[in-house]
Amino acid sequence: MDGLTSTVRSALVFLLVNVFVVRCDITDGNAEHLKREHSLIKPYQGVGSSPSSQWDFSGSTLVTSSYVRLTPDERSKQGSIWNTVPCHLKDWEMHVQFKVHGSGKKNLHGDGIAIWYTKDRLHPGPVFSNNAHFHGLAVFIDTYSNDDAADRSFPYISAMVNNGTVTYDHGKDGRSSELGGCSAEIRNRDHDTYLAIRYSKGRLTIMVDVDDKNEWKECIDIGGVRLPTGYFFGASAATGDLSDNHDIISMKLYQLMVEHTAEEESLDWTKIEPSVSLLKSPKDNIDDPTGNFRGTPLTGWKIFLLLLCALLGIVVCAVVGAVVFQKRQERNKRFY
Ligand SMILES: *[C@@H]1O[C@H](CO)[C@@H](O)[C@H](O)[C@H]1NC(C)=O
Ligand SMILES: [Ca+2]
Repeated sequence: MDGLTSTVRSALVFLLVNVFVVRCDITDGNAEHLKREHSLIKPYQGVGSSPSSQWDFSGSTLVTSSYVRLTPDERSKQGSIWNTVPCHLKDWEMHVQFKVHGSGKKNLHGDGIAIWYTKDRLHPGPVFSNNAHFHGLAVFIDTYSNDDAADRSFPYISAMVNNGTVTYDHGKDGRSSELGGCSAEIRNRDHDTYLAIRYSKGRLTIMVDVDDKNEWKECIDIGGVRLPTGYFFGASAATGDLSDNHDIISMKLYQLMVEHTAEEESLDWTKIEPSVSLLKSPKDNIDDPTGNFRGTPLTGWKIFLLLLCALLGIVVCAVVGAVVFQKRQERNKRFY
């Protein structure tokens, strides 16, 4: 029995590893599908100064030829940079190269950077210098733990989807509204640090590459996320009593080549309300026009794993049953 159990276990581990590997194949920069109008690339020609520029900036933001500094390492600064062109891609992946650095010692620096895909742009407020009642997606690279009771290590990366009704709780580092997150050592690194945000078929995946290994590590991966088209990409940062230089080196948007049904194509994607249905089961989503959950790899794999477990269970029962039956027959023979 023990041997069989461990065989089953290694089979499951093997399958799970495969699931993970499959989930990790994020675009590694296919230039063909790079969308220049939504990308911010060195040396940032015309950003801010030329009327034809596709990026606006505000607050403390400083554009040089090698980085866009959202805030300097000084107290109470707020800066942002926003794409002026609304994004009408249904499936996309944003790669952000960033650098957070400063003279503050451990835990004496803040507050971090936020990457946005929102309805409104250049709308200042208290959430990493942006509006608290935003519509859309926010990804926070939070370097300072405001919540003394926090049992997680900072910097902490998290994501939030809002329809304008939820307020990001800065004092709790947004814990009550986060969809998921991970810790990542991103500050004062000598090498380049990257974040990737993928949105495709109702699935939001966030990956980080911060250890100079040139590989993406999964941070967040959830289904049931609904985001419209026609929103704007942006980045913002803020400092408070504590500070850091918050630099964006590049933001590169890639179009993902994904097939949609004619029915999906005929919908007005700009009308979608941002939302997340974390607890919905796949069958509740059969009529979901954006294809959320349907055909997502994890759901398929889960069903496969369940079937496999059921099959293995039946085999184990059959073998045990046969052995018991044979033993009993032998014992019965001895009685006669
Ligand atoms: C906005 O989100 C809240 C909380 O998730 C929800 O209760 C509300 O119905 C949503 N409103 C709209 C207009 O979708
Ligand atoms: Ca914080």
